[in-house]
Amino acid sequence: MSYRKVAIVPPEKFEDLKLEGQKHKAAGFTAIQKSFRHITEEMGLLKGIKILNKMNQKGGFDCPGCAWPDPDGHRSALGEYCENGAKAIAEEATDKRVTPAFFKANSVEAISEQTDYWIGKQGRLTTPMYLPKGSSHYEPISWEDAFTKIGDKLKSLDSPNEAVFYTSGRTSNEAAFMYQLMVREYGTNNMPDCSNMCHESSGTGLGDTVGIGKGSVTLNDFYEAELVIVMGQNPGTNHPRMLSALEKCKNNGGTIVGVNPINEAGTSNFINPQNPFAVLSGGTDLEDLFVQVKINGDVPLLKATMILMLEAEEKAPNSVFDHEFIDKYCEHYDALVDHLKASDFNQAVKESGVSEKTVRAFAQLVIEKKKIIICWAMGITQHKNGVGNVQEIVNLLLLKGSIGKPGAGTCPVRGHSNVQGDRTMGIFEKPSEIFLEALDKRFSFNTPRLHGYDVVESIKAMQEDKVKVFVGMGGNFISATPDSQLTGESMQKVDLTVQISTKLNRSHVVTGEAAIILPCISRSETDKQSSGIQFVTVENSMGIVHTSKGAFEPASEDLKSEPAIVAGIAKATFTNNQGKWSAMVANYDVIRDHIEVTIAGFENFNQRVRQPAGFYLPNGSRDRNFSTENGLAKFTVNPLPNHQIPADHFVLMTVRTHDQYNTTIYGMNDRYRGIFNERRVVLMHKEDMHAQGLKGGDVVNITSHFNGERRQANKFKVVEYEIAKGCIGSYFPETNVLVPIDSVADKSNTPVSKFVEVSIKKAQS
Ligand SMILES: Nc1nc2c(c(=O)[nH]1)N[C@H]1C(S)=C(S)[C@@H](COP(=O)(O)OP(=O)(O)OC[C@H]3O[C@@H](n4cnc5c(=O)[nH]c(N)nc54)[C@H](O)[C@@H]3O)O[C@H]1N2
Ligand SMILES: Nc1nc2c(c(=O)[nH]1)N[C@H]1C(S)=C(S)[C@@H](COP(=O)(O)OP(=O)(O)OC[C@H]3O[C@@H](n4cnc5c(=O)[nH]c(N)nc54)[C@H](O)[C@@H]3O)O[C@H]1N2
Ligand SMILES: [Mo]
Repeated sequence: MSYRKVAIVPPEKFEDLKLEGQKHKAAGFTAIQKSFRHITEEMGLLKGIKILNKMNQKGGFDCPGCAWPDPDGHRSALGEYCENGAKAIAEEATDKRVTPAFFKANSVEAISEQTDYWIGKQGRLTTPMYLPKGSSHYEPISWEDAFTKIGDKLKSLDSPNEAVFYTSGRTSNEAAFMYQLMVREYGTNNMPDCSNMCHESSGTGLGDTVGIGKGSVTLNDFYEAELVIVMGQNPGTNHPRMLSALEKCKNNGGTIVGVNPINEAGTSNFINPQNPFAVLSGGTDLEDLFVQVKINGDVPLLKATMILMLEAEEKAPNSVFDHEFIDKYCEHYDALVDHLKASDFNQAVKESGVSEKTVRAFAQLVIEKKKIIICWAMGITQHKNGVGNVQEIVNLLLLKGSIGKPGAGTCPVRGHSNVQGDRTMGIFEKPSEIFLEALDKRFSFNTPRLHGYDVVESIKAMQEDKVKVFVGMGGNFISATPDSQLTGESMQKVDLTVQISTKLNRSHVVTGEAAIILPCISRSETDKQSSGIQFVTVENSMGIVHTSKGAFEPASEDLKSEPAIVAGIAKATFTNNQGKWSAMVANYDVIRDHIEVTIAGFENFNQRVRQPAGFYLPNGSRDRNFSTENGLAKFTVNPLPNHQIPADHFVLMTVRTHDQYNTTIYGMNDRYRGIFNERRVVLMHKEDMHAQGLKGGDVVNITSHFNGERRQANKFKVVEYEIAKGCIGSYFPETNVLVPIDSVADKSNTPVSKFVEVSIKKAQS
């Protein structure tokens, strides 16, 4: 078989690196300035201001950036957006267009040789395109012909399990519900999603211990918390509006601790750009303590902390642990205590990479405070023991009775703006029996019971020639997944790949034999159907469901909404009951009525979601109503990770810069880290550089090592950085080629993107 010659990984070429040193303040005036620059470049200032005014306001549209919630009550007149939300919207509402003429002028091979930055900057997709088998260029296709091609192909497969349906987390609840319905009516649960690579370890770890895979806190809890621990998260860049909540916590007397291999600017100091006084005065020093763990030093840190807590509790019973809570709501307390007693404090401290003094200072805070929130993101979940990390966090909070009371709780900070909602809607390869039964009853068919492929399993199935059709509802599967070269080659084995997208990305050029692009309208755009203008709904990181209504002209007349696209594919695939799909598209209230009947917590959905700020979904752990089999929250015993890394190897974490949204590269700078105009960098501690004979600016090649296999990424510039020793950092997606497909988290199967064993070699220049 001969595949199209395309570049699967971005080109190994340099821009022009400039360094300004690590920053210790986030946001402020520069943030406002930068957001306006992105807006003006993409769409002009006037349109930009109009758009920002609608974002995250009641009755407006939901920011397509992160999933951080909006305040329940008052919303700032300056707009509830942040610099990076402004960039997200600039990227989506850009005036630039990818037209048929663009595809005529550029072969898929030529596009693939560009950087992800260049590809994204070409603008919005405007019309359906078709890449026939053997062809080098996309050509325009009508919607009808595109749907027919997809339907015919789906109908021709030997088994529905030969098709895979991916979802990224921007998809609305309505589109997600229809999509999963179509996929299950077709007959498969092959529904991998971005969550598999993201917070799956949180869902698994929380589900097993407190009975629900979602966080327990609300925004108000932040204002009351005595201690907020931000672990493995970079909120200044990835959830900037969270800094306002931390600031409020701080102003109310709360204490904030960062746990991270690098001291990220956002957690150390925050200049609230919406508060002119703060901009002038230099802002709020948020962080009271910074705990510089080694990469994956979190379980050891938490264990050492719990050993100290236990010691203090034994000295002064009932002063540290909340026994009333533990006795009434928890089980396996004794097992945890026995384990802590048998654990070696010194070994735990050593493996955390933190000095004993700092571990003790951290433990002292936890011992003293009664209302504790722990927030976390990818630094916790994307590890072999990602689920164990989450469960250690739960252990600590349960000991303190810090779940299900005001000012305390679990806070996995979600990524994509509707990733949590998509899962609630049934985007999951392992759906529950209750949900499937509800679908069967409502729609009178038999949903498949066999569990489907997640992301990693999908890639392996493609590699083994088991997949004939791949459909992507948003996202950029090629650049977001691990082991880029292998993933790309596996995707090329698929007969037909279909991408439902707003913007051009690498997944449109690294395709199956034949490929189709179906362009859709975005969040900020008006969605007009036969019954009138529609709104959609989303669920944020704290379980609030609310509306999102676009207000701007779609980027092209030839776009369809995601629900309309799903209905188009469904009608071309199924012969019976076509009316069901048309009715849902005509009026999204009909979709919401189906959701109300099939998913718990959506009673009177259409009515309640029209309340200005939406409504909270039920959350047992918030009310100490733990929905585990026996109703009790569980303490768990999690071993220390066992790392054996040769002395001359490093542990690499692959992180985001300040100028990207996952695989969408907004710009070439990582402002808070002081790195400008270059993405191919590797952050290293000066002693490690010295030991390797490296100096700043040297060019190195990186080799990853896993089970005797090697993977290679070349040409990165060394940047001296205050990162924990033995650890290095570089950017996603350029380094995804180094992440081995078999390096996954136990239980959640999440690719281990934050712990890649590598060696570094100076390149011949
Ligand atoms: N502007 C913007 N916003 C975004 C995104 C974006 O790309 N751009 N992406 C969205 C998505 S999908 C997600 S999931 C979130 C991601 O939000 P984050 O999880 O904040 O994103 P990462 O850049 O992966 O950063 C991980 C952080 O964990 C730290 N870390 C790495 N390894 C470890 C470890 O072993 N222990 C500890 N304690 N810390 C560690 C890193 O230094 C870094 O600060 O953001 C969402 N919001
Ligand atoms: N090495 C490494 N790999 C990682 C990570 C990491 O930290 N390190 N993080 C992982 C995480 S947390 C995540 S969530 C995944 C992200 O994986 P994905 O969600 O697959 O990737 P994105 O880059 O967010 O997808 C961007 C594309 O989505 C499309 N899009 C944007 N908005 C819309 C919309 O409204 N509708 C539709 N239909 N399409 C739209 C655009 O075409 C855009 O190019 O990556 C994972 N991969
Ligand atoms: Mo994510």
